[in-house]
Amino acid sequence: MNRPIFLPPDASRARQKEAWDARQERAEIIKALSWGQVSRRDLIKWGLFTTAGVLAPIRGLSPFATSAYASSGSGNVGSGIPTGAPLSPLFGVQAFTTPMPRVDLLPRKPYTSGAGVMNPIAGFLGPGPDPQAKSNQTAQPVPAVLGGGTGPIEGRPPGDIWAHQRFSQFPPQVVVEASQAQATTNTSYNPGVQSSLNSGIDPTQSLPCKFHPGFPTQNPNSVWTFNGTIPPKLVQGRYAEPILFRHHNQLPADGTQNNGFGKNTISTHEHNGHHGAENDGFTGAFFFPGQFYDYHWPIVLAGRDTYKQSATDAKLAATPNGSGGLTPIPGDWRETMSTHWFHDHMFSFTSQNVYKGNAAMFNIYSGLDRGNEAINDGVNLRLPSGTTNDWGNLDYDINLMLNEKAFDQNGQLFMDIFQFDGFIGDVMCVNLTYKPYFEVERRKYRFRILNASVSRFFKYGLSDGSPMIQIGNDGNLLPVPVPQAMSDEQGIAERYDWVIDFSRYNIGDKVWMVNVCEHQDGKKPAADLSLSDALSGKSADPCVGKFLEFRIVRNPAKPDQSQVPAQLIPNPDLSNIPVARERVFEFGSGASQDVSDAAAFTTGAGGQLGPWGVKTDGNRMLNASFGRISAAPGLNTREVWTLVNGGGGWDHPVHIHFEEGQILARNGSAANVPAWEQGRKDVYRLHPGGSVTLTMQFRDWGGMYMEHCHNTVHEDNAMLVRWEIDNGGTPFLRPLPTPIPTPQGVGFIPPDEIEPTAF
Ligand SMILES: [Cu+2]
Repeated sequence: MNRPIFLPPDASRARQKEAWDARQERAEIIKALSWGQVSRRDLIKWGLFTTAGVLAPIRGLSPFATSAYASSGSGNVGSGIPTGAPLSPLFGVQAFTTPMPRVDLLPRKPYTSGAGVMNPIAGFLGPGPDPQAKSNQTAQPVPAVLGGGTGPIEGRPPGDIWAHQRFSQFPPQVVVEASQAQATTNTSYNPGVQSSLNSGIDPTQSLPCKFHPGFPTQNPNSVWTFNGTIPPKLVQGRYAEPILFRHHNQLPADGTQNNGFGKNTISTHEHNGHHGAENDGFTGAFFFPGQFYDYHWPIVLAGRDTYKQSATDAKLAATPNGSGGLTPIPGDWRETMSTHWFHDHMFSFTSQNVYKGNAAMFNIYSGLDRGNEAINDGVNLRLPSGTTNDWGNLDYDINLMLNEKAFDQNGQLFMDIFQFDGFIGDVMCVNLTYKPYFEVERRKYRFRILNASVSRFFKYGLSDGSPMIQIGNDGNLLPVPVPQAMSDEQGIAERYDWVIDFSRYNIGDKVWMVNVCEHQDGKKPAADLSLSDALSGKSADPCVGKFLEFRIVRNPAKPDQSQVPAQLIPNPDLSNIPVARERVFEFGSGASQDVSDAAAFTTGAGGQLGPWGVKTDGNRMLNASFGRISAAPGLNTREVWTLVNGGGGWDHPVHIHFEEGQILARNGSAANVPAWEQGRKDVYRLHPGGSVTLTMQFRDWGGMYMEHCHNTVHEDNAMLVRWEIDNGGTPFLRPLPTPIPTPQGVGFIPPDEIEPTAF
């Protein structure tokens, strides 16, 4: 079925106008939702949406409704063709005409607990209060538009339950501070490498907030990123060096100042951090403009409390000591993680907020994956990185954030709504830059590729069909490297780490990264094209084809000392750990809502009516409520969870927070698990009709966590459950009370509901 969602570039003027007018109508719906003026319930009541979450098939709403101007446009002659979505304006910009900016390092400030007031970050924020275990409830005035009066300076829920677990055991050693802020010029860009390793970009020049130098500058409320700037940010951390991430909310207090989409309340999820739940960005623990939230990331190996190291284990469980050596750390070295990201998790508004810019990357370094390719100590895997610093060299270790955007006729960032199946854009970006080029040397590079889209999958390879070597999947290095000419369909929030060896090319050569995964809507990939078809330019999906140009510019100044060892990080041995419990989660549609959900108190959006939902252990298919507990595994247990796709032809990339899992079976068989999914993962793609069986443990920390579809439109439309780790007593209550944030302070209510099989 040929049902391209985007109009062809040569569509008639009349048809384009029709599509732009229709897009504007849809934008009014998103605006009303984001302003809290209407709920999805209202939209259904008014007949604009069906109960299945589909826009009514009338022109102006559904891009799939029949066009009045059916006869123009290539390949679409005939009646009954869809209105389509208009293509974003490109202002005459050609692909591969601007360098790809490397991600922008957030400053790390050494911090000694009790040493006094934190130092200000130059030119940015004044001195702030010291971090503390319990939420800082010092009062400050609340803007009238948020209800006035006074409220706490920190938005973290108060009291013991939301205090940082084991704060005195893991005192912060590094503070990283950022503000969620309106778009502005970047005057402090720090790629962490010299400009010759950043395609010649001069780091001292200011970078206006643009997705390409030829595109218009974004208005302050079109884009909300970390510090309001692009390129996207990177935090570097290492094991056993606890980071205090202070996130300020400096978004407009008036929620209608959002250029039509985005919510000014946020909750920051370090995906897939092994941290206490108070630092997990719980969807119902959001905070308000004018507040900050201190997230405590201790960065410990999973199993640090319970895993008994052998002598060999003790050698491999380590962190860089800063002077070429290693510091031993507790836990299981097989749990070592490398590539994370962090992003908003605001209830019902994650898709809008992440799309608007609330997404950044987090590289974690260890003795095994040190970010130094020269140190030869028998532990260091010596992956491509660099040699200058003891750890965390970025010279040849490149973060790539992939996502696609859409723009209005003025070139401002725009969020469309097609149906609650998902949203796809038409302007392919790498590190928030439209189809850039990147200069490389003739040597090996590591690429940490994040799919940070709302609903789009990517499947990519090099234009000459030559192999890339996959070394990581999600947070973890694989047991063994897997050479592939073409990636799997990388789902939303998945990270794939690759090594590409450019020494096989000549100076002056170019090779491109090519996306072959075609979408016709946000449901799932419509087709995986052949490389030649993707390169032919025939796809109606503008994001298919070349999206990143590698220019091979020189020989490396120093020899490439990096390796891709035959063995990376094996999986933990679980053979002696009993399975305490098995659970089944079915992800589907047609869910109901049977509690007066907690979110309705606070989001103003009237709660979360489907169409999506999750059925736990065969109970009922239910819409999300963060006041409901669906599962409560015991602390220090291991469980087996089976995730089932409830059908309907959607692909759901399901994310389970907290600990990494191992996939035991796809569709009931271990033989269906491909080599690149045989490490540990935190996102599990549920293909249409498919299931994934995985095992995970629940160690070291407690509190309330989540499990949800990471097609963030599905997530926002009720495909999310809360689960919590139950230690049977203090310091945690059983079950935990639900936080209800307001600008004047966070209150608590008992859980609305506990699924019968939860505990
Ligand atoms: Cu989904």
